[in-house]
Amino acid sequence: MWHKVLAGLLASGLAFAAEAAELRGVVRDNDGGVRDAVIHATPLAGAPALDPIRAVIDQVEKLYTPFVSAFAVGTTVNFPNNDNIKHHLYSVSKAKRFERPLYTGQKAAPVLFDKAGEVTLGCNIHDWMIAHILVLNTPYAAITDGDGRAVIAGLPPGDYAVRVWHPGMKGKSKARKNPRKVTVSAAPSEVEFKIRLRPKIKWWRAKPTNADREYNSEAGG
Ligand SMILES: [Cu+2]
Repeated sequence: MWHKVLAGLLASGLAFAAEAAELRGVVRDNDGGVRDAVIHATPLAGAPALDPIRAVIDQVEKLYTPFVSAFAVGTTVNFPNNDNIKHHLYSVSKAKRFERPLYTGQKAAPVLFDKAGEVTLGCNIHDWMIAHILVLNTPYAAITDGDGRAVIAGLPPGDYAVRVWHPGMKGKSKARKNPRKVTVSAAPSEVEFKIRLRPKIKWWRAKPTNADREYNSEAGG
């Protein structure tokens, strides 16, 4: 009897291994690996089910963190403020226009992202506070690290349209219209993208060196 149970466990273990595959990606520009790029994969066989999930974009030391987020339509995001001053979160992006005026702590109501597209966050008080969100029609996405590498885990085997996105990349619509077709199977698949970035000022702001001193009042500076 026990050998049957064991055989059953082994079989289910193997079945699980075959069900979840991995897609590894690397994004480079002329200078090397690109951080904060999103690699995302859409199954060619049809739209995947999107379970409602929750995410957090924090405000710490007068910066949004993470700088880039990617998640599926239907995701609800909390925007806690962990600074001891007020922030004034807003977006004027087409995919999600909203505002959470001057608040501290956990007081801001969560935001439901119900439409695919790009969203840029700003703060009305601190001009350098910027963050980018890519809202997707797929749950399969990952963000590159400092070496330009990302791993999308838990993919059902099959054929995917794989795309790259970065808040500052040139030729976004061309990249959207020309996905890479990748077959994902038990053996890890790899995909490599080469992109070109626009000047940093178009998608990033330096935090002023005096920011922590000058803005450290309840009034928000
Ligand atoms: Cu702020």
